[in-house]
Amino acid sequence: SGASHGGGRPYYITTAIAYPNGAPHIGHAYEYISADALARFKRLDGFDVRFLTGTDVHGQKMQQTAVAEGIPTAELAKRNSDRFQALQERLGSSFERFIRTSDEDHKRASEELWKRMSDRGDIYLDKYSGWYDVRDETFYAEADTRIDESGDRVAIDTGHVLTWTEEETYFFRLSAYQDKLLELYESQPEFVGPDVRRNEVISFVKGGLTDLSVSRTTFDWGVPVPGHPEHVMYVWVDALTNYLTGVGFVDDPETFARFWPADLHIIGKDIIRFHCVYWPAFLMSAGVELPKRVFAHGFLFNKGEKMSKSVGNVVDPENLIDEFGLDPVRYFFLREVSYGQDGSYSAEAIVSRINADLANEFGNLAQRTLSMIGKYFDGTLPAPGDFTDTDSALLARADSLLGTVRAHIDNQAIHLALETLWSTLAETNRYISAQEPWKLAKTDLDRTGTVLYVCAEVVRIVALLSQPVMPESSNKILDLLVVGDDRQFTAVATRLEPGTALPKPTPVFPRYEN
Ligand code: ME8
Repeated sequence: SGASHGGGRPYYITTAIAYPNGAPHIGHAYEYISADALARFKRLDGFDVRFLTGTDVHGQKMQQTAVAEGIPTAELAKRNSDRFQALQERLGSSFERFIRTSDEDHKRASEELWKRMSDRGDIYLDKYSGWYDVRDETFYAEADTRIDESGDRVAIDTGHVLTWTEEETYFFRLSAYQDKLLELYESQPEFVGPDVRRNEVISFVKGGLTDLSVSRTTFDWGVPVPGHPEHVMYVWVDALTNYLTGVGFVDDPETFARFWPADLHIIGKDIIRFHCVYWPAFLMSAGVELPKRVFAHGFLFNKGEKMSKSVGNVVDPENLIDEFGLDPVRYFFLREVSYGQDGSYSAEAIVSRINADLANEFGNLAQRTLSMIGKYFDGTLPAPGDFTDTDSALLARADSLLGTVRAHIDNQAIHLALETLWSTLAETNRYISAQEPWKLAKTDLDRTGTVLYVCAEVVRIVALLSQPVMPESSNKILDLLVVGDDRQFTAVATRLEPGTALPKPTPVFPRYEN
């Protein structure tokens, strides 16, 4: 089968680390499922993958939530981080580490990054006063605020109530990095994806950068600033550092050398500025290599509406899995939403994908093929005779799927990878309808065997390539075809062994009936 594509090379992929000040929602689940599919794809394609995810436990908002709940902040952070971790496990996420920014090694990593930025001369003490949004931990210029109906000063863009805050804080010399950042976006255009996001980032940076306030003295729930423990680091400084901690920045130089720089940071579109402006500037200052790519997925909406507690349309991802099953939910989100754009979900849309794509297109093809092999060949995989041009064209199309899917995945176009697989399934369903093996069986059993062999091959290849999205179901199909344990993508280039005794088939993708 030849050397695998990845050849054992390292591949480091991360998700954003969620704020655990509430329960995880569908947006979090979506990010985890998509990053997990990408991680699994790379593993099956022969890469040595590190997949990091976790929670971002610091910041004033966490401390306030804990006060409101009457529990210690550390307890809130642990309780809710456990819920995020449990969701990841329920989603089948294949992470190597679930980091919490309260982890001891993370404190050391954050201190190290801070010291390096400080040694570079990029950190200085000054006074800050301004309108502060506790929830987003952001200061606003007066021009970006207004007085609302109840007389509160609010941010124009979010409507969040602001408080006037004056404090002595450390600043990071972000303004010194404007040219270097623009050079980065120019020389490494793949640094920000999708492409439309890069233009937003470039125009933001071209608009001018002001220095960034990177410490707080008004609360203490954070990583203390080295040598100045009355300050805690601004939550984004320590949060972004998690990507370094996760591969041994201070504790494990060998692992760090192997996996850093990260190949891919997966994030949502609302935190692009932090990842594509602040993060590379911090790293440049600290003399650490930059990640290769940051990809921002879109936002999910419930039937086109923003999810919010007041609207009452916040769906617990666990309930969706209970109702529809894990693999169908994973498939739905990755197929339905163009990765990188916003998307919408509803029970009707999920049911329609389950019945049309999974039960009909994939499930029926597998079930018809396998049950005819059972009926006409006693459950023994028939040896194909000479292939017609139609047979050969379909097999060639199936063989080419790996290359096509790989190219889509390298652009994070997960939906296009799935579209490619499903259009080959559709073609194969047209093939089986046109060939009518159930009629052929009465007159030409050899030809029947060839047609079923071709169908079984397509099912095998699509099942191999669907593993990243539907690990359990794809492997059930591969079990029914008695495919060996090596289910890496190199196996695409092999063929099913005629004469293999197949088990009695059971449907893998049942229709959803209410
Ligand atoms: O931003 N649809 O945490 P977070 C899709 N702690 N994605 C969504 C979404 C939605 N409706 N809502 C949120 C934070 N997300 C920081 C990250 S990283 C060093 C620190 C995504 O819990 C969001 O875009 O608010 C982000 O990528 C992730 O969920 C966590 O969001």
